[in-house]
Amino acid sequence: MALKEYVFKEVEKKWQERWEKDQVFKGSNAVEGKENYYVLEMLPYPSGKLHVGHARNYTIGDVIARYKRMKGYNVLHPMGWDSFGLPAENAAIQNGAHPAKWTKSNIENMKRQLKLLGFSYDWDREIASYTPEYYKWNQWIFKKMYEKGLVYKKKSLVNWCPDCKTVLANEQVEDGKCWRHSKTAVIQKELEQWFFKITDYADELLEGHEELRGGWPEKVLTMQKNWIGKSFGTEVVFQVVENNTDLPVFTTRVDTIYGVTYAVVAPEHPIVDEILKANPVIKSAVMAMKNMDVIERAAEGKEKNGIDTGWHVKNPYNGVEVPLWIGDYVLMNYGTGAVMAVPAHDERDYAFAKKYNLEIKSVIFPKEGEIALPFVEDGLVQNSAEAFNGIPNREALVKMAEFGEEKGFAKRTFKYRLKDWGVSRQRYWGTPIPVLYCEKCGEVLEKDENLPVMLPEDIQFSGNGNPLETSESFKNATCPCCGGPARRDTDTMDTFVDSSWYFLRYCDAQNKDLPFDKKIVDGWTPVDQYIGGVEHAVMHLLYARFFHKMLRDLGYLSSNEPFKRLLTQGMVLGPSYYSAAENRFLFAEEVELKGEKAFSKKTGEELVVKVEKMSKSKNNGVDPEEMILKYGADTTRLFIMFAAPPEKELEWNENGLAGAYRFLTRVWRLVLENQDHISLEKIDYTAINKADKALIIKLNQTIKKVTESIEDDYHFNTSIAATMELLNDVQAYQSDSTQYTRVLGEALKQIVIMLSPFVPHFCDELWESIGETGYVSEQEWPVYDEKYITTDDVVMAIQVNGKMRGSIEVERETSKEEIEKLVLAVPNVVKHIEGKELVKLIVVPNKIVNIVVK
Ligand code: ANZ
Ligand code: ZN
Ligand code: ZN
Repeated sequence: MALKEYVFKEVEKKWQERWEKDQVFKGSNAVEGKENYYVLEMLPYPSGKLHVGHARNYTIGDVIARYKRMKGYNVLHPMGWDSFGLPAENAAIQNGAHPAKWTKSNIENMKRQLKLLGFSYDWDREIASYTPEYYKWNQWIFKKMYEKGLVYKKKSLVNWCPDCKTVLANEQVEDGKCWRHSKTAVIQKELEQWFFKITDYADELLEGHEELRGGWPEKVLTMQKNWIGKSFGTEVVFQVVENNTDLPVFTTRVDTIYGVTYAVVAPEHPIVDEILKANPVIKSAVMAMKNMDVIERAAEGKEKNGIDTGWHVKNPYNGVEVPLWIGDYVLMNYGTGAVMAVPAHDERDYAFAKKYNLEIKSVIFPKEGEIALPFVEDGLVQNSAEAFNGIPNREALVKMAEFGEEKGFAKRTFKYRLKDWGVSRQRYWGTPIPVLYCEKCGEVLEKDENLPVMLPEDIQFSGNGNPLETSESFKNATCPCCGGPARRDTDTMDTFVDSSWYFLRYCDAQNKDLPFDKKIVDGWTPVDQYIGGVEHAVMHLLYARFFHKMLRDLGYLSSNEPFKRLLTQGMVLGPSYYSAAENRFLFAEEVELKGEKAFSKKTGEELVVKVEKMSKSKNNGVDPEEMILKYGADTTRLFIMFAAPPEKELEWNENGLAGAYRFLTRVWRLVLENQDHISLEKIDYTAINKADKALIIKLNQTIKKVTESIEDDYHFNTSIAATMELLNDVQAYQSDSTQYTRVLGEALKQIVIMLSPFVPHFCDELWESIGETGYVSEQEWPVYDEKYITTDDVVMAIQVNGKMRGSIEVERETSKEEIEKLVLAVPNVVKHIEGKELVKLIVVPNKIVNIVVK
């Protein structure tokens, strides 16, 4: 009878339907006798189509989820949609489709694609942040934060397009111009904005790293540390000579205080208004400076610009009066927005002083040799006050700070680079802020029973201004305090708010009374394994950590950190083909490959081939759905997991997919060829022979290797390779013992189990065909038997007169006499001792046999 063929399409469809019907992956929040395990992949934005990075991310998560289930855990493995944000609104502006409709159809398609890949999600816990059921809780949390003083409003700068009359996101500013108006310069406008007080948690976010160390990649912790940027320094109060006010500056180098030759303030500094009253001629220069993009302004290597105010400040340490400047490199939202400049010892100040011909005074000198300016290293203090001259500058730094503190014009302090989190967005497609303004009552929060504050439908998406401003029904509301007329806040929340707590909602996704139940969340969090891209190292991961700690402090959960372990997956790379003649990247279909070289099919031109990150601009992406259609979901999953360990870059190539497919067909054939004459009965270990034992040992070694590679940072590629090796041994296995069919059955069964996290449909099909019942995913993960981990056989080398003449394989503990007999029968040995006199025969047990002849 011909073997059934491996038709992946049928197999995958069949098992996906069965899993769904039997609700195999529906989880419960607690199972008696089982430990909870929460594995989570980062919340995707529903752009409409899965890309290869998604496929990799979710395959890693799915393999972990399936493995942990088989290891006996009660697993939570959910999925949802980060479905607010700019692209949906842009689509609405461009083609009139309502953002909700666009979003919904994108989600449907991506969900269909996820199901094609056979991921074991508990879909009952699905969330989508654009639904009122979800964003209601954003508003509820906002209220709780507001009541605790963790939300506030302040004026802050935004990118503003005068033509669109709207605020632009940073990514909508291209070379300082509006993305929709390539001739319109974007200006900086001050607007009242909502902020979350993440800086209250700056220290804890830093210290929390100790709890995460080991579970998180060190590079992510470093990136967060730099982002938070705690820096110790001294605040020194200078006196403004012209109006006799205080000007505090923040410096990390108070040891250079006697080298100050001027001071600089940011153009937004409040003192600038005073200066402009006295000195209006510099007004236009100041305005121009203010309108520069803040990010660009501070960029390293950018030329620094300044404006001389004509005013002066007095250094409290020596009473010296120095000129006061306005500089574009001084940022208002760092330190005090004012700096003391020491050109002799700071690169930036040096360049500035040279450019504007300002005085340079050295106060720190190298211990040996000549000074070269700017001198930024450590050395000895000179040209300062008597008490400090001659001292190493690091010691002087402490002494000078203490001196200033005694005199009352300085204090030691520290600053964070971290800013409070600006959450206001002047757009439609986000969570409305639950605040109203009443003439009588002022700023008031919407009542709980009126949540969610729904996004209105009567909206015009013209691209001008904030769409919410066009809805009268939204703007004109009732004051929750006095019942009189009130105006609603028309800002919506940054979509990072949505992804800052979604992992908590999954635990209790259907809760109608609360965002989540404390006990349930405590049973699941912290998430045991979080998986996603390193591009989220800072913002998302820091905001989520902030939310978690804040919600803990408000009493809604107990753990300190949201994610115990973090795996940042490597990028997916593919070959790009650049045509110099056409000055563009060709698509794979347009390329003819000849060995290592690539040519344009149309013109025959040889192309430049590079392996690089898959991206739209390089035309080198692959569509996972195409791969699924061509090779099947299981093959695609297997290739992804086999080609590289998860944290490393993965080079996509179709040969690899074809190889994975060939491997699966080999497994398929081996199992089906044997399905009728294998036995699933337990092996009688007293009746096994040498060949049986060899395979049993190989099987146990493989179980050990596969399991340990998974436990060791999820090195699935090693696990798969070990299983492949085992398959070779099974294929070669022959035995005439009574246990043959049982040993073969056992080996095939364990191969199916160990491959199942990677290729689940395939394995369920084979599981069924060998006569097993239930689903492989419900089986226990195999445990190796220590008794069958090492072979008892040893290989002994044979030397005749010092030359290697062969080897024999014997069981450990074989007697010397027995070995002597065996050795003297080895043909190659016989050849070399025949007709000679045997002088010596020494057996070194388990190692070597030495023969000396004459
Ligand atoms: C004088 C000085 C002398 C400085 C010297 C450095 C070297 P970090 O370490 O990043 O905290 N600074 C302070 N506030 C600033 C602002 N709002 N915009 C731009 N620069 C600002 O850097 C602190 C140092 O950056 C401060 O120490 C100050 O320059 C500058 F040889 O003061 B320093
Ligand atoms: Zn514009
Ligand atoms: Zn009122």
